[in-house]
Amino acid sequence: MRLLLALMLSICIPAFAQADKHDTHTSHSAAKAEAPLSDGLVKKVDKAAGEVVIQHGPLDSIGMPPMTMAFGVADRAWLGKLKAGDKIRFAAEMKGGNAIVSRYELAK
Ligand SMILES: [Cu+2]
Repeated sequence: MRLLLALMLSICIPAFAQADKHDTHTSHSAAKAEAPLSDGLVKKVDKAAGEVVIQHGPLDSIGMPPMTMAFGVADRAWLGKLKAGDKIRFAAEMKGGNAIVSRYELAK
């Protein structure tokens, strides 16, 4: 199994890198320049309000100490993916006076 996985990875990664370079080079570079990811725990998802309540650690990017608060999201589709209890790593930014999640990934 381990050998098979290594084989699959060696095939998939170059293909992915190639596609990435062609299709999303500009946005990918921009994302890299964003704030580092901070730890967060999803407490509640409010699809109607377009918000997700996150218990978060310090957010240096927007000068915030640890707290639990509501964030908007850069992509509303994320509200359908996140659920209470999810541990995430995310970047926050201020947009129109509101703090939003600009990107995130599920934490292990
Ligand atoms: Cu906060």
